[in-house]
Amino acid sequence: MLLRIDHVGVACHNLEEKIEFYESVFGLTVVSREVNEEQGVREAMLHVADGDQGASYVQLLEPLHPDTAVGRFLAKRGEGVHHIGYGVADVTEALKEIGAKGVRLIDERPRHGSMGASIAFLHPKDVGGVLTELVETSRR
Ligand code: V0V
Ligand code: CO
Repeated sequence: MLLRIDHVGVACHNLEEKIEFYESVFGLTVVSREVNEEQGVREAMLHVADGDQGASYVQLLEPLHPDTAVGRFLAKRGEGVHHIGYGVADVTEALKEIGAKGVRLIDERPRHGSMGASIAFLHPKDVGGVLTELVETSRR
């Protein structure tokens, strides 16, 4: 069901500073920047590698307000890995299968994600403490 790791989401206080860090230390390149009001984030995708099933990225996330998913995470835990996004062929189908196994779905239906992807989150409490995102990419 999981085709690959699409991205690792990293929560940070200052997006521009973190972009500069990833560019200068690792030589990564920003391929997309978006504000996603629904998710409460300003985010950037930095390309890491290409694979048979698609590319992989680091997603840097800055909260738009303290009262957002990433804002609360930063207040509680500080900067660090926030979620893992796995590539799936069909996010609606994957949600159906995973939900049937008793895993709590944060999103019953796909949402708009970075670079035109359809995304949905699974609850970290049902995935061993890992906030897990399913990504049906439009960017093969
Ligand atoms: C919270 N918890 C986490 C967590 N965030 N555990 C692991 N990883 C995380 N990132 C734990 C937290 O420590 C609490 O456990 C418990 O879950 C409830 O958290 P809370 O403080 O009440 O926080 P809430 O109200 O923010 O709820 C947490 C959830 C929320 C996960 C339900 O953050 C959510 O809906 N996230 C999905 C949307 C999202 O994250 N969007 C931003 C990325 P204890 O302390 O009680 O044990 S947007 C994105 O990735 C895009 C656009 C994209 O890829 O394209
Ligand atoms: Co993400």
